[in-house]
Amino acid sequence: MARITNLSGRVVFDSRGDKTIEVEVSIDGVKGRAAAPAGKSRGKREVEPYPAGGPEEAVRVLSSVVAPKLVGHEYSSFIELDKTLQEIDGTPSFSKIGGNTALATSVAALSAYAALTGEPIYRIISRETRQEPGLPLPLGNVLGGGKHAGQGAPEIQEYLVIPLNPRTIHEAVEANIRVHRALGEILSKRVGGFPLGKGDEGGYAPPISVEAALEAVKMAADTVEDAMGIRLGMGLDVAAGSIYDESSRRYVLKSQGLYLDREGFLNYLAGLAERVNLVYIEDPFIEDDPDTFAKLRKKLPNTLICGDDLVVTRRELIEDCLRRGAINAAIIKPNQVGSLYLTWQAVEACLQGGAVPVASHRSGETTDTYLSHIAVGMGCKVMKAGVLGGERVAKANELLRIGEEVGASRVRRIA
Ligand code: 2PG
Ligand code: MG
Repeated sequence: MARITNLSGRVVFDSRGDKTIEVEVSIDGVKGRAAAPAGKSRGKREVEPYPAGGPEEAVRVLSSVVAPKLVGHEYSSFIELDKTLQEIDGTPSFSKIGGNTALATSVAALSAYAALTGEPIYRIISRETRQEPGLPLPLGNVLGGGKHAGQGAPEIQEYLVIPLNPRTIHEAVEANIRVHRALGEILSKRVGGFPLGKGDEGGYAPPISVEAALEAVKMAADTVEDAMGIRLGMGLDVAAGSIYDESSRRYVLKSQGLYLDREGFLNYLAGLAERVNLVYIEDPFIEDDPDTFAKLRKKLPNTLICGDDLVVTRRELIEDCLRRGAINAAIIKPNQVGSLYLTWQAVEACLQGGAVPVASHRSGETTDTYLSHIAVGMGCKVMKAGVLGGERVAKANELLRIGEEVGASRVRRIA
């Protein structure tokens, strides 16, 4: 028997200094705890993170609505608990209790259950999902722009690196950190007066153009490839919704003097991808334009075209985009759907459709490490969790710890 014996919540702060909810659940007296992250470049179809009134109201709703229903509840699996949380909420967008409230409750309960049974979280997840535990390739941004950075930083949101053939998870994590360090040295030489400021996710946020940023990251990655004898790929999260001007229907990159319609932007991105060999492009176009995603997919058959705002971790949207040939990868952000069960549904849709699931942090993060367990236990081939910053490193370090149990060389591959 494993019964929920206590449930409570509090407001804490995330890496950006914004308020978020943290939940504690006890199962048979053993405690688990989890907090929720927050996005800044959000998709329109994400669930509501909080009830009207924000995190404080979410804590009140947790104790007045959720706790009375869950204390005494028998815990059997995250899938069962998440279905119960959806029933308690009763709305399609978690607007009554908040997706962040539901997710933090679900993960706190799973952590308590893990502590009670002495099993790690990833292993409990992998048993329910029937996925062999394995380590994701870490994808991280070393340079940030757009909504995650200040004025003058390049408009495209994330400039990413990913080790493609690491021998161990240590080597993979270290490679990304070394690119970040090498990039700092390059930028401090090239960009006069830039004091190496960083964006929300710990990537440098220099006042340079999109192409200068890409070029600097490429240089840094090349240095590390040579030094470590490892192949590194580069990627972009365009977060296209942030650079799209609705009234003129143009994608605007002021730093490049570009105002492009969708065809123009498609050709521009394809050109960039060929020039610097991008292995990954996330949200290249706005979320209601899957047809242009599909055109880019055709032009760049060897690049992962990944949907984030486009599919918001929803099974039905991923399936629809796979049918249209719009994507071959999808971002998996548990708090976009507010439930581990729905998160698994989205991952499963990717795996069944031959697409790469990319477990992902949010720009506002906590030091929690459950994302790493989700990635390992649900079969995500890639985990995007930044490179530096305590809240990002915490997740990479957790992969190292899990590696001690599943084998440090069991790193999944995308190519
Ligand atoms: C993204 C994320 C995380 P945010 O767009 O992929 O990098 O940003 O959490 O702000 O949505
Ligand atoms: Mg994104």
